[in-house]
Amino acid sequence: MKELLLKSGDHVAISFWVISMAMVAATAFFFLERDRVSEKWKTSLTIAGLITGIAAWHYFYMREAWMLTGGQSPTEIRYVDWFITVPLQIVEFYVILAAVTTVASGLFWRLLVSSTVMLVAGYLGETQAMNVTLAFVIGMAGWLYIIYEIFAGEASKVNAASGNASSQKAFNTLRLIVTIGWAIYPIGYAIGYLGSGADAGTMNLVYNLADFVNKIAFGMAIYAAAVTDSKN
Ligand SMILES: *C/C=C(C)/C=C/C=C(C)/C=C/C1=C(C)CCCC1(C)C
Repeated sequence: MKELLLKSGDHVAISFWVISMAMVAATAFFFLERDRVSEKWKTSLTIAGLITGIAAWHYFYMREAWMLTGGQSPTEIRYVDWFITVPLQIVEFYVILAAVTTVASGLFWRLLVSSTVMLVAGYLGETQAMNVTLAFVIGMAGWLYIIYEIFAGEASKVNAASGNASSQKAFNTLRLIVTIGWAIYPIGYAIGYLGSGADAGTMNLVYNLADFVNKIAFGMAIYAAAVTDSKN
């Protein structure tokens, strides 16, 4: 029977622990700081707090699963988390734009569908239900479509036309997160499954780092924009 005591050499388990605590702290922060921002930003902070709160719960579970199985990837629970938190991030994009301007709902659905395609492909690849390389290619296509949509598509035009500096700043930061922050995930996948030296430990470290950047930094970007805008 494997045990649940953290050992100094188990970097992956320790990283699950550290991220768990960071998610808890971020959740408390976003909910408490809600009082400091003006009405139209409150929903954004609520969503940011829900994302980190849901992730915290999954991280407790992932650490246990990793330790009790002696170092197997908690793939199912990781994807359950992503299937809940990624759509919430898409909602967040939409809410930020909708706070300052009118946005067609078609944009929301396009982002939702492409991110779902990306995640379904990743899940099928990681559980060997689909060829890992093919799944990677389909996942990349879904992600690249999102990048196209927020740099050249309607979301970008709506943002440029909105004329609200804080919202534009938030949108630009979110763009960077989806481009650079989200890029950490396919790197993790490649380390875990592509090439010769498949490495579940490093993959989980990379995924954990990615979640830290994309859930906590993501929320902080919104928070910073919200506080600046609320002062005006
Ligand atoms: C909070 C969780 C987030 C923001 C998760 C994001 C996940 C991704 C951007 C995953 C992307 C993938 C690819 C682009 C291709 C390979 C398969 C994935 C699912 C790892």
